[in-house]
Amino acid sequence: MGMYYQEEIECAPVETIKSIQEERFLKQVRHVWDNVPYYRKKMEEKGVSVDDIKSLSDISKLPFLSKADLREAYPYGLLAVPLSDCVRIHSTSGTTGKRVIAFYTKEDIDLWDDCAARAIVAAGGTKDDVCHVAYGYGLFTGGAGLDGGSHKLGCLTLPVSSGNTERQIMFMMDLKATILCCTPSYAAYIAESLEEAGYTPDEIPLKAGIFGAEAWSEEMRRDIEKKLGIKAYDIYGLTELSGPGVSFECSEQKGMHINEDHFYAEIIDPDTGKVLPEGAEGELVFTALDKKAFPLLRYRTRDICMLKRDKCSCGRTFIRMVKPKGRSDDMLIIRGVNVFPSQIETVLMQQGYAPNYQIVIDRVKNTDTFDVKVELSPEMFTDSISDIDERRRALETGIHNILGIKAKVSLVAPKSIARSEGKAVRVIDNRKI
Ligand code: DLL
Repeated sequence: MGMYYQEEIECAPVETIKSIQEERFLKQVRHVWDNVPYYRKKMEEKGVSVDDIKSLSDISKLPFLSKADLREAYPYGLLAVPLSDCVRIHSTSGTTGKRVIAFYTKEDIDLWDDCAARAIVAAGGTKDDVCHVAYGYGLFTGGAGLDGGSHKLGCLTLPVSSGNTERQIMFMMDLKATILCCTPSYAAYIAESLEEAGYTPDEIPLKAGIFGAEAWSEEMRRDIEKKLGIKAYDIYGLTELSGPGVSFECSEQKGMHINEDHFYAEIIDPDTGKVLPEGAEGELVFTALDKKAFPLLRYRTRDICMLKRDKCSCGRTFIRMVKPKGRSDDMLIIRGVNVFPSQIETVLMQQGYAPNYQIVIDRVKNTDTFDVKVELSPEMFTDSISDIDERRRALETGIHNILGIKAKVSLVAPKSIARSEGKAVRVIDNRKI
């Protein structure tokens, strides 16, 4: 009974991992060159041929792919195998423009399931667990991804999908779910609902949670852990690369191990495209090393983060990525200052609030207005007006300290901000520029 799903690779010497990457990379570039005219043309435009790529260090010669390419090539332009070899399609939850879609062969799904199974085992899961999957099922990859990992590991899978929180709780309690998989914002909502239904953390059968698909703060993690009486693990992924399980957290909770046998990571300067040294903060770029149907090379995720290779006491040798602060396209520029919603969340949680908030931005007379609505807890709601005003000012100071700009905070009644069953929508940007 190991703590790893595939120990041999998860704990392989770095040189072994590097040589696997090298071999798969060269094969993959050839596969793409031969089968994806769209990318081949991009290579030719950059003056690179497949024969110029002799080792992994030549990767920087290759062109990047971005969401714009995926939209342009929609629907089949980046497909590298006959459609009849594909068994599944997933799509991003994007709301603007054409949705991005990704294709999978049977083999692609099989490798993806391995990645998700590694994440479940890293969270302490075994075949004896009851794995409650409350990520959405459907075009979104969350439900299918964790479901696949759970099956492969042999857990009893509860495919509840998202929504209908009362039913979630009934099944969780009756069927003694031990691992909860959903977005962190839905986990917070489920925790709140369990609390309201009168359950204490030690009555809740869960022992672990596997939460991802959106940025969440360390403070939010501690809060969910306390309320559910569990250890909460982060998981990362994106539709374009398969879905959840591109990287996953181990019990050290010090960043997510990237499944390096399948994904090669680079950090680049988002403005110049230059590759940055390990440890520098920048945009995360991934190359899928062995996916067959939709093999993206140098895909720009827009996620801002950092890589580190230092030794992890869990025994895994896969490089780790720190929690992404958010996508560069979630980043707000308010009065010229970069603001990530997760920074505001940190202030709220430090001052004892639940992560129920909304940021509203507008532009009045050429100046950005910056309003933050924060929900009071029922206990705080009974405070006197002067106490509430003091709370409001403390939040404004906290936000000013962390961002260097002033926000106007308003405290609103408990339950007045809509809860999320999937990825939370924290920002309303009314600026028309
Ligand atoms: O969110 C896949 C997924 C499902 C991951 C379930 C984890 C769990 P997309 O809808 O394509 O796929 O969105 C991908 O979500 O580029 C990040 O910006 C963000 N994201 C995903 N996981 C995390 C995380 C799924 N753990 C986009 N922390 C990515 C921060 C995350 N951001």
